[in-house]
Amino acid sequence: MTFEIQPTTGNSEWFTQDRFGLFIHWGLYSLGARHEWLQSRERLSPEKYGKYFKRFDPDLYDPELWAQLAGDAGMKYFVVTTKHHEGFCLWDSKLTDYKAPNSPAGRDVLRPMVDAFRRRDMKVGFYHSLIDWHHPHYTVDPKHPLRFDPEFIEASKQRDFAQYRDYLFGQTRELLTEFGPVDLMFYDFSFPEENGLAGKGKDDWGSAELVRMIRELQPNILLNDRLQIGGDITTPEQYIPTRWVEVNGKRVVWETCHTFSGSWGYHREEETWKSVEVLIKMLIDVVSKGGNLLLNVGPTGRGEFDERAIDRLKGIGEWMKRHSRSIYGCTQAPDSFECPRDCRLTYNPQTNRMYLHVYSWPFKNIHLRGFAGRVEYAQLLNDASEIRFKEGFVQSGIEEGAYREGRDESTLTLSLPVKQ
Ligand code: FUL
Repeated sequence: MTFEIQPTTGNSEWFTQDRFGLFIHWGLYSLGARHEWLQSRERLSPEKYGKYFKRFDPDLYDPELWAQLAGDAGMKYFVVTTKHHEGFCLWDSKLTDYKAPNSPAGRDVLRPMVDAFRRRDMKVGFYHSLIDWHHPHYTVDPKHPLRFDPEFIEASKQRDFAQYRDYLFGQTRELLTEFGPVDLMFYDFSFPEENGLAGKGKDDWGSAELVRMIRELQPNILLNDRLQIGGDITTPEQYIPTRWVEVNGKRVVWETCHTFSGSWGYHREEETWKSVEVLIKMLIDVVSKGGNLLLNVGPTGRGEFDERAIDRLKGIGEWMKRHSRSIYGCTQAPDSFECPRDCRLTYNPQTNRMYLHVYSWPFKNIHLRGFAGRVEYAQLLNDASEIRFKEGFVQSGIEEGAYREGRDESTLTLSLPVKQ
């Protein structure tokens, strides 16, 4: 049996235009507040883990505010964990009792989120875990480094994986028929055959069949690559590739997903928060390589964004207010333009405009190889002020104070209309 995915829908135009999205990891683990893998890491049986189900009561949940925070940060789409590995469902699935409406939340918490983001014209993406530590027929392979107590692993041998697969198909069908046109489906994650989480190899997921069903239900949807049979979007995780991404020698549409700190789910004690400046540079870096950035927030069990995340989102939003045109619709520069040291180039092919992001400043002159004879004018993006330009060089005009001290800019961005 071969596992060829159907050709991509070719509908990735909005995706490569938008470039920047919000990932949301929200579930019962938000109450544990110490990483979304805690059920596995701490070997908690579904029964023990049930303590969180009994207490999922997001009284401060305000999806309008979530959408506003994302929109103000310049994000154009969002991807939310409809169900993470723990198995808890945010929507009112008819196929399980393990869902938000049956918890103290007492309601479907996914629908109002989808509505709120759509109202702001943001595209809707669903993360859906292939793994399920709660479903009675999800099979755990003892060879895989998932940590569970021996009893659980033993019991899992009696399970009928086919029943879990039906559940997976059924839930996918629900998500794709009950929430209007879903723009993106982010499955997570399947294993290469040798790991065989289900014990029998990757065909157990029925991935090819699943993809066929999805394309039938929603022909325009974008699918990620974590069913292990290709996909419309390649998804590096927690790293930025050194250049564009290739699969089988061809450049592909890609999106890197990243956390603000070290955890996807809300983590109270996590201290490794990236600064606004680092995050902005990550976004620029990703776009300069032709990719998208999906930045993750882990809301609390009461339904609020972590205040550290809000701080970052606001900071990015400030920058995006003046610089988003160097992000939206942009991609890597044509190879003939050489990127100067410690800079990034983003390029908008529709407007033929090159953006030079200077990471180290102030500077006096920058030598632009490959730009000679191709630049008509140079200006700073933040205030449209002219930058002096000599053939092959741009001059910051530091003496004229083009960069004003105290102005909170993480990078200096030059806007250069260029000739191809
Ligand atoms: C991984 C998951 O195991 C993490 O918990 C997270 O959801 C990340 C985006 O994908 O594979």
